[in-house]
Amino acid sequence: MTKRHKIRLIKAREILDSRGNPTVKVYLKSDSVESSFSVPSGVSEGEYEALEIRDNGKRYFGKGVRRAVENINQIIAPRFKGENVTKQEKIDRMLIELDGTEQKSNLGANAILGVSIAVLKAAAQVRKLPLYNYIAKIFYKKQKNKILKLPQPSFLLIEGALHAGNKLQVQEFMIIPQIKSFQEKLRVASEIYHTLKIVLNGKYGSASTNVGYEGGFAPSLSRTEKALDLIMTAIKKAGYLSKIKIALDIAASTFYQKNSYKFEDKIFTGSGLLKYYFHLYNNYPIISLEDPFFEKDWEDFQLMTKSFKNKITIFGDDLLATNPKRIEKAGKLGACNGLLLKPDQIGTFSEAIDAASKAKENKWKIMVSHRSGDTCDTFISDFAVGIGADFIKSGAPARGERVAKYNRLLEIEEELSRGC
Ligand code: 2PG
Ligand code: MG
Repeated sequence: MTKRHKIRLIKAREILDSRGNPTVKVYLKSDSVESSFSVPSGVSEGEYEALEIRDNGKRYFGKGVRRAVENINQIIAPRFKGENVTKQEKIDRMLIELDGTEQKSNLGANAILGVSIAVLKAAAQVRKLPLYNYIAKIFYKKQKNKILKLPQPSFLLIEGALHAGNKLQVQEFMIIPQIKSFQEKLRVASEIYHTLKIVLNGKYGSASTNVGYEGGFAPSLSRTEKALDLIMTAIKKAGYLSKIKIALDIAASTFYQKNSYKFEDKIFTGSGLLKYYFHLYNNYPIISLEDPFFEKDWEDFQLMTKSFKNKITIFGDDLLATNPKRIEKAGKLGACNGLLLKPDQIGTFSEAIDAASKAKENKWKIMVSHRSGDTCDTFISDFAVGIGADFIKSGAPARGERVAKYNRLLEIEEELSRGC
């Protein structure tokens, strides 16, 4: 091993994420390169996700991450000094073993992921490859056909549920432009976003264009179809009616109660809710629904996947928690046909690409995702390209931490078109 591959220093620090909550940033130095990674964090977290460690003390109302930072600086850093950054699998295995728990509750998934991705970024530099290319090299060792392609972006327009202060129960209303280049998709999404602002302003006044956690508008509405109608109005007004598809993150775990779903003042059974989803599908150009049921409701997920017969993608987020074991189970049961992939839900790079491989074995679609508490880090853009993901969601085409990812994809598109 040449000396420049060796880890010389790992150091973590507590920083703030886009919601103003503490999160972990990891800095890494080898003899020749430096890297860093800031860990994202969600508010609608599933029960099966790897666990981020918080201090639970007085500071930051219990949300401080000093313990996770100490775990990196005092336990992980000395142990990993001298390790080769290009041995990603070995490093991730060592991190998993050092933690020793199923959900990474010992060192914390926030500590572990921070180190895992900082190592990955350093190795890409050592190899003198763009990050997406280095990721593809690792990923396609396991997969046969290497494809370097831009994911289809799913842009957020309206937010509800835990992400906003309104009464909408669906968490995310997104649009997916059906246009060739990424650059044009971004332009069209931005034009529709700004047109929607005008539509909302005109109907409900300027307070209706305040935004939620991920930059989507958070108007004071309560009905899903009202929000969809407003989006359709904006799409039409902007002149893109034939070019836009809709994606929703239902995040149904938030309105599940006692074997039923309390949704828009009615109590639904699982099959009742399924009928409602068919109604939406028949009336709007919907191509994907994420978490349409509670994360333990395997039966209704199965029924829905069977009933929709691949007409749309049913993404499992809380259901799968980016966990290869849960993906395998869902594949066997036919419980969904898409993986929502959040590397922080599982905690290491190697496990995240294992999740992606399992999804591809199931012949599912993959959507790489940000978190509601995010930073300006752009790792997920490179990651989505590197694993050939079908989609990416990074919030609205507005707010710094959201557009950072889209702007990185602009760069990657240009590099790929030059054949880099
Ligand atoms: C989701 C995510 C991202 P959170 O549910 O898909 O939009 O939200 O990060 O709050 O879990
Ligand atoms: Mg979700």
